[in-house]
Amino acid sequence: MDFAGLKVLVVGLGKSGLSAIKLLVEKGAHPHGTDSRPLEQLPGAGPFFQESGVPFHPQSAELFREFPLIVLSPGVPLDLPGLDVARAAGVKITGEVELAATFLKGRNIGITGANGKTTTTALIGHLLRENSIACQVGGNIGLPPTAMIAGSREEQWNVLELSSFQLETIDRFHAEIGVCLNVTPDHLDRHHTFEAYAAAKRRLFETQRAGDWAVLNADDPVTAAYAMATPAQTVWFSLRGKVERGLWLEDGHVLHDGAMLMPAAEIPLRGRHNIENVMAAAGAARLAGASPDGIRAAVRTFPGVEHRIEFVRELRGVRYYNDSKATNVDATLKAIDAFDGGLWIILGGKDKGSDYRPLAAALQGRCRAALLIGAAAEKIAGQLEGSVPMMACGTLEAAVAHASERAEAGDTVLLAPACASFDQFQNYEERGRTFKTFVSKIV
Ligand code: UMA
Repeated sequence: MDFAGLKVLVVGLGKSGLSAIKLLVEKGAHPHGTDSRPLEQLPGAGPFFQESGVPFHPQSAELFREFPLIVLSPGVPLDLPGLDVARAAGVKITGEVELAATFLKGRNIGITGANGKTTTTALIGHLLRENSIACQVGGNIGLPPTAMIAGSREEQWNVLELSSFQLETIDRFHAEIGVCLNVTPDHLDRHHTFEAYAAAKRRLFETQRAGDWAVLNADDPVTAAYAMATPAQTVWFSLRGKVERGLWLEDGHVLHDGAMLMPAAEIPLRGRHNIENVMAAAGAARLAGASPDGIRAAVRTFPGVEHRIEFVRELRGVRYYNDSKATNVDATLKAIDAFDGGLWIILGGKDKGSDYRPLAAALQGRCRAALLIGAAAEKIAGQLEGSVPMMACGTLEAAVAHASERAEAGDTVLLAPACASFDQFQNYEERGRTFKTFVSKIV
């Protein structure tokens, strides 16, 4: 597509939107920006619009019909009022990842899944770097794909964490190696149905080509079914046992096509789900050229990722863990599974239409108390009633105080809220950092 002189509307002026606008300016297009919030409320956008001369418009359905091309930020839903009318009138609507695809050099490793994406993405980056394979890491993990273009090289891998929001609009973007960890209900407020959510993630595999690779979880039926939707060849991974081609866990060892890769005990991350993440990352790294010995050595030195079952502090025998990234029920179940008992778990935040009842069985017998915070507290209390002791704490600060006053040596205080953070925080990172600050202040 020739962008020179093209009028383009970029919707959503967070990281992705601003990066898309900068790219479009560089390519000679005439981008305009719009956001549902006024310019004064957009961090960083005000000065940018003033200095660059790029026009800003308040968001409206009418505006969408005035541009031949619209680029959506990941956080902007495809069913935003007015987009359907614009589409019917011939306006092309695409997303930021798709825009980036036109200009990104090098080959792509795309990682998706409901949970574990960030850890697996960071781990693949670590495995490649430690094996002297050139790469850059970005996507949903923090760096918008359009901001990765400048650093992209033909001989280098782009390792991209890709959310359902980002995959929904891809078409030309394709991953030479696509990885899916699991698909369990999340973001139902945006996608409305589980099927639509799973279909958005499936785009990563539908856009692959013959000669590409799909690294898929054989134990997860939705993920496994993506093998039928892709022209790529499949490498499987499984915690349950042998797969036709790929990685599996057997007698405490991770095997790759039957050969020993590493003992699971050498993996420096808590929880069985992290064995899956390691298998997926190892499968992708092997396809990208890393050796089995090199992978094993690099897994052992992986420092983990902030806000993912992150050890914060031990005080008087009580250990504090930050899993602020557990923004859905499945992630929280995985975090609970990583601990044997004595848990003081902090749950709550912004509800995403989730069903919290599966937490009841997981917490029974392992949990001293569930400390409830944020807007979802009442719903969680209703759904877990009778299964675990609960305390309505309201805020994170009160929950940390409550737990620290009562926890005994050997107990664990775990922030794994099963909810989004947006009712009380800017994002899950701010929530995690706030938790760590409160924990560091306990005397
Ligand atoms: N906005 C509108 N109209 C709308 C909705 C939003 O104008 O209908 C505006 C908001 O007012 C805001 C802007 O859009 O100003 C925000 O855009 P955005 O939500 O796309 O945020 P970015 O800063 O561009 O960050 C996005 C991803 N955010 C989301 O998917 C919600 C970041 O993932 C990602 O790191 C970044 O691009 C770089 O790729 C965050 C996330 O929460 C971490 N992801 C979800 C998750 O992991 O569960 C999918």
